[in-house]
Amino acid sequence: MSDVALEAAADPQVDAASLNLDPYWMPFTHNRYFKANRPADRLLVGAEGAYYVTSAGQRLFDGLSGLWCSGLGHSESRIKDAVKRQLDVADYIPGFQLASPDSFRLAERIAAVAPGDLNRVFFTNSGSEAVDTALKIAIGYHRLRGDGARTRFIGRERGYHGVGIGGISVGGMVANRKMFAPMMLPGVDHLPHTHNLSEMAFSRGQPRWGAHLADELERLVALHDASTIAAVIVEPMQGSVGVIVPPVGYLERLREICTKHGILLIFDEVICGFGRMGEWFGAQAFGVTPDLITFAKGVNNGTVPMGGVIARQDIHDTFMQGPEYAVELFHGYTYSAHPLAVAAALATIDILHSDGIPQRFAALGALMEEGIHSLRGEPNVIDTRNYAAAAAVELAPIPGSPGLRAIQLFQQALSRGLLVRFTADTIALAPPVISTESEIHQLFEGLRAAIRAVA
Ligand code: PXG
Ligand code: PLP
Repeated sequence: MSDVALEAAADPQVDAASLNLDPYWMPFTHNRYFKANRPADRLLVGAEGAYYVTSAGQRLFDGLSGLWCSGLGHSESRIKDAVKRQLDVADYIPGFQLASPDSFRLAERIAAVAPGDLNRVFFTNSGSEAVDTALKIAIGYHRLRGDGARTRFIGRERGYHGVGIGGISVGGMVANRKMFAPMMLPGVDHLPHTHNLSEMAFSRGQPRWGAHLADELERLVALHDASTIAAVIVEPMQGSVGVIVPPVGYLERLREICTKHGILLIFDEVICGFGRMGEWFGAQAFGVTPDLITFAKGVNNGTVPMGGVIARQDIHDTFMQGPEYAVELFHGYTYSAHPLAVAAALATIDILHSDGIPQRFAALGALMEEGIHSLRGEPNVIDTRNYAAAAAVELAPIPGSPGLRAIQLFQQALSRGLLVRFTADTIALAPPVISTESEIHQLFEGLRAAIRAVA
């Protein structure tokens, strides 16, 4: 970041010490710890390229592209300009019975890069809303075809599908579910997760072991009967739980079983979509085409909230019945296809094409693969894993205090100018595609030093 930008970012008005921290209930945060410690290195005031600037004026390398969403780096001038231009033209345009031309253009451009005959796009404002939307589309589709008994969903242990009621029901992260059990959708079952260190520790790319775990879907079909199951939802690569890569043959097998039993397969590509997997979508990277895709985050580089669902054309067409003047899907958000989000997405997709971003993520992935596996043998490292531009290192927990080692490591990394993400005792990495070779080298060397420091 230039000195001028740094100065502007280190706004003297941000007096971190006197800021009232109490009213803001922070999401997915240890609020009491944060507010008691007032960590100056965790108040961010600027973002440019691959770096954040803290309220103390420190530069932090952005090891997770924000929260997986800003893969092109921050303040990308072409995206910024597109949003500014849009703001001068129209701030808000309703999406119910009205639309901006750009909403149609964006849907067309997303359809053009989506796999198979997934070519109808519904817009939401987040991944959570995208998931709940996809689940509703699945239920509606079966019902309209006279298959109204198909009401069950199958998710997966350790899956993350956001925080909506549908998403936590099909999700498999226990902490996100247990307080809300009374609100959960009925009839949901879960596949086993595929993470097994005794079989796949230190895998490079897709583990060879584990395809047979997809056969558990046959067991669930036998248990519940196929005629009661609407859809299976999985993340092609599980990002949030710490980069769990699908075993070779696993997604293919899920696809076969779903097709055989008339069950819709939903890929939740909120993290995988728009380049991170070295292709436009995880579907293409892993060579398996689902029936519905959910996306968010990377669609507009995290600039303005946006998510959505891409549906197979015939799923969409199933809804197109009854009188033409009638609404076909009673669903939508005030901010579906918000003009600022659409403008940012059109600019982002231009850049993904013009700059060959999916291929560049694949090239970044090759550097990351070397870096992450070089941590094997460091103290307490029990696994290193990667796929394309996502990687994780898992540490043995401090006995009796699961999660504490990763928090310590996070702090150690911060003190070395590195922002990384922890979940349980796993550190996840997904830096921006613009990261240089030397920045990636420094990321892994900094992490190595931090791992040694918490041993
Ligand atoms: N599905 C998947 C697969 C996700 O990864 C969501 C849905 C929900 O999206 P929204 O936009 O509602 O947050 C996600 C989000 C992390 C991290 O640290 C991951 C997510 C969000 C925040 C942090 O890995 N994934
Ligand atoms: N609650 C109330 C009272 C509303 O009027 C609306 C939308 O009009 C909503 C919730 C839903 O908000 P959104 O469309 O932003 O999801």
